[in-house]
Amino acid sequence: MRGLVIKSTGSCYIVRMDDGTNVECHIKGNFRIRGIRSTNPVAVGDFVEVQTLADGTNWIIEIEDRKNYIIRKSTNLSKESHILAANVDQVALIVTVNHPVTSTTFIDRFLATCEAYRVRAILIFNKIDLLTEDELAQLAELRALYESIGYPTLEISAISIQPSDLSPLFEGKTTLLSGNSGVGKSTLLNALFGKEMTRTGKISDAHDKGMHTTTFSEMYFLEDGAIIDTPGIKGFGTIDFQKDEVSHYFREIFAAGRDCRFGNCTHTNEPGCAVQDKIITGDIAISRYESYLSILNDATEGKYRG
Ligand SMILES: Nc1nc2c(ncn2[C@@H]2O[C@H](COP(=O)(O)OP(=O)(O)OP(=O)(O)O)[C@@H](O)[C@H]2O)c(=O)[nH]1
Ligand SMILES: [Mg+2]
Ligand SMILES: [Zn+2]
Repeated sequence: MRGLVIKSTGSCYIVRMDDGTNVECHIKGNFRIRGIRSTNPVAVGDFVEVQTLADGTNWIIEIEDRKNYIIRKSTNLSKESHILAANVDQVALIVTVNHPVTSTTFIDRFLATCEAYRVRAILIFNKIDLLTEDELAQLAELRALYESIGYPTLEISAISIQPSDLSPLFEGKTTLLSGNSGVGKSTLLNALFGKEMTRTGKISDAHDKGMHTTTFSEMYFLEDGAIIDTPGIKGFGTIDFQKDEVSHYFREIFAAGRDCRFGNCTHTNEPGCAVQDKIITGDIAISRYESYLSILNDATEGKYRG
């Protein structure tokens, strides 16, 4: 029978079957999807075929083709990749200007991956109640930057938000919540449901970082739509990017690049580079360009080839 993977614990999967029941399923050790080397061959959001054996155990025997998925490498050097979720309509990247600090490199690497896999991304800036004047100014700048590139942004305080404030954003869609540990993904989820669906954690006093409270990805159903809460992630290693396609995943760099003198301009040291010009005039943000270079360097050195 067919079902939808709604929770993944590493050793087993909870699958919501088409008849509405939830069953615990296993996969064979050698189960692999062709062409993707990942630590988790099956991800939350996958539609699967389940077989029940005579001893009552349930086995995932097939995965339906994915509409899309979000995949990352845990560190820049790791070979194994991890699929955050499959078949999502949008990604809500939860970020915080402080407590903890989300880096622009992290944001841009994540957004580049969303571009590569053609998933709509929105940026939700959380914990605005904790920000100083300076940090609020920084927040405004970041929002203006990402809005100008074409990403919808939002600023909230998940500890005081009402479900009705958020639901229009999530209605009728399957949304992946992602971001660093401690940014408030689970708090946002609970706020959206108006009750405690999952545990939230403290921020460590010493480092102002999250404590990796959520350890498994899980899908929660709204009346119309679904939210996938995921464990917080540190780095965002991008995968499978060819050097000459990295600029495709930075919208404003790609657009400016049409005016470069050379068609194959990498926007690093070529003459007549329109991207360089726009950095000088301030039309392209240096933070974005640095993120672009960081992925370009990885691609050049082949670090992410699997
Ligand atoms: N002041 C304030 N605290 C918040 C806000 N949102 C979340 N927090 C707090 O931040 C801490 C971490 O929140 P979580 O929701 O557990 O963070 P998470 O992103 O799910 O973290 P992981 O599961 O570790 O990835 C908790 O103590 C929350 O109460 C907010 O808007 N304002
Ligand atoms: Mg959490
Ligand atoms: Zn150029």
